[in-house]
Amino acid sequence: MAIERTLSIIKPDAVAKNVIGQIYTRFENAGLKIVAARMAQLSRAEAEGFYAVHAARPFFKDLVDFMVSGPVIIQVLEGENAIAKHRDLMGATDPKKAEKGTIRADFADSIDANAVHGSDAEETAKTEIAYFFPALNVYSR
Ligand code: RTP
Ligand code: MG
Repeated sequence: MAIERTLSIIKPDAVAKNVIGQIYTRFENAGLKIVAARMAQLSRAEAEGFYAVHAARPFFKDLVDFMVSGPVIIQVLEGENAIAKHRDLMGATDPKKAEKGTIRADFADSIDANAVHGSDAEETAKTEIAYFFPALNVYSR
């Protein structure tokens, strides 16, 4: 299976709940390596640019309001099948529908405040990683 990279964000609700370490432990236990990481308070322009694909959706303003409501932790995860593996760890977008034991089932409160973001395909992973990290700040190992 291919070694992939994916872009992961611990959203403001999970940072506020002080569960950064618990979420990182889940990544590590699943065999995903953190190869880049930083904390950031996103500007509206940064959040709008990141979620530009959803710009026409009715939930867009709420999504941006939420993403700028506090600091986030942004990381690149690397490993076998990293994109799908990370999405499995996250669980369904709506925490009420997320399987028990997933990050969203355990730490998220609502479809808006849903704890984590993960890239959904190879192309989006590439774009999203480049959006937040210059190539020289991703440390493959
Ligand atoms: P994400 O991009 O954040 O990893 O989440 P996702 O792939 O599971 O969901 P996506 O469809 O890409 O939606 C992005 C974020 O928008 C919010 N959302 N709200 N009210 C709604 O119907 C609705 N649908 C989506 C969620 O916070 C979702 O994470
Ligand atoms: Mg998405």
